[in-house]
Amino acid sequence: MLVQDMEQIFQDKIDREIKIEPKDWMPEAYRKTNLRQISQHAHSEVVGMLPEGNWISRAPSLKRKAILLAKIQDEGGHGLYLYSAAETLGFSRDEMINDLLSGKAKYSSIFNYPSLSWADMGAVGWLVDGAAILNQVMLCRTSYGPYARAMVRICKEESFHQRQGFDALLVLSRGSKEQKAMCQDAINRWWWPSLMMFGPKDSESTNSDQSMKWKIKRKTNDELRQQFVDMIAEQIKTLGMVLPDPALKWNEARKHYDFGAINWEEFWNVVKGNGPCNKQRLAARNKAHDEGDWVREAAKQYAEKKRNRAKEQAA
Ligand code: FAQ
Repeated sequence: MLVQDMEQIFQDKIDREIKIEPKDWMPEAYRKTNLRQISQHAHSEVVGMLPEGNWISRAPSLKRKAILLAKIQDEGGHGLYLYSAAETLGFSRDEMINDLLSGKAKYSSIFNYPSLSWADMGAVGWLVDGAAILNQVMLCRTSYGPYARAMVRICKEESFHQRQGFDALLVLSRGSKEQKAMCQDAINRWWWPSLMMFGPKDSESTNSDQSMKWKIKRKTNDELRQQFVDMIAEQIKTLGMVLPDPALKWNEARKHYDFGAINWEEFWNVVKGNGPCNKQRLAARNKAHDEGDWVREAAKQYAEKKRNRAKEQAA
């Protein structure tokens, strides 16, 4: 069969909402873009554990510590499902992790910002997980089967994450003058980087057009960003705080909030590795990987021992 015919059959399947599975024929570019996006997503979950891990030992109560620990463990789990989904596209987890550790692979810009106070744990849960959910709800319907199925479970856990973040901020917003100030400061610092999580504006997004045609993405970066602004602009009223954007205003004609200009120079600077914590994050991941070497070695030896024993028994 001609490649054009195969491509036509493939696109028909996508148009009829039939999921693409690992053993199905797919264009090489479809495989590559899924591998790129899913592995970046996995790396984001794993690096995303670091800003919060910083606060486990300093959480203000046993209850908050237990919640934060559970959330961070969930993120590690999300990374693992996503690496498994990406592996179905013919690239091993070891290779993906090497690309992360060497600095070759991208991960979300947001995790290159520091978490300076306890209120940051609330802001990360509310804003960062909030942005992640909007994007990931769309991905539950993505065209690649293993990715879509991984996202269903991830989304359930992410909604708990967002609720816990909002709850932590709500307590601070009703607390002392200092707690209120800490809450506002965290919102001020995390707001703009959260908007950047959705990626460059549509006119600058190199992958969006093709990813929309292949239904890998179902909404564009700007559509999701607007949805996020509309959601947060309402939720913040409950906190009695403000978003750090004087241009934020309800637009009756558009039925959306207008918002100010994003600093794209800052975004690209972070993506290129020059954000406030890029070097620190990669150093922490590399250190953890090196320190885990003995575990990988022990697992390998154990597997070999089991294989040899099975061979002996079969003989
Ligand atoms: N950071 O053409 P587009 C989470 C890159 S998970 C860094 O628009 P695309 C959970 C992009 O890769 C958060 N790089 O790209 C959690 C591309 O470069 P490339 C992660 C970015 O793929 C919460 C170039 O710019 N979520 O938070 C970013 O169509 C709390 C051009 O961009 C996902 O990964 C960025 N923000 O759309 C964990 C969701 N944005 O690869 C712990 C899945 C863009 O061609 C604590 N991913 N770039 O060299 C996606 O939906 C998409 O990949 C987008 C970007 C929307 C992120």
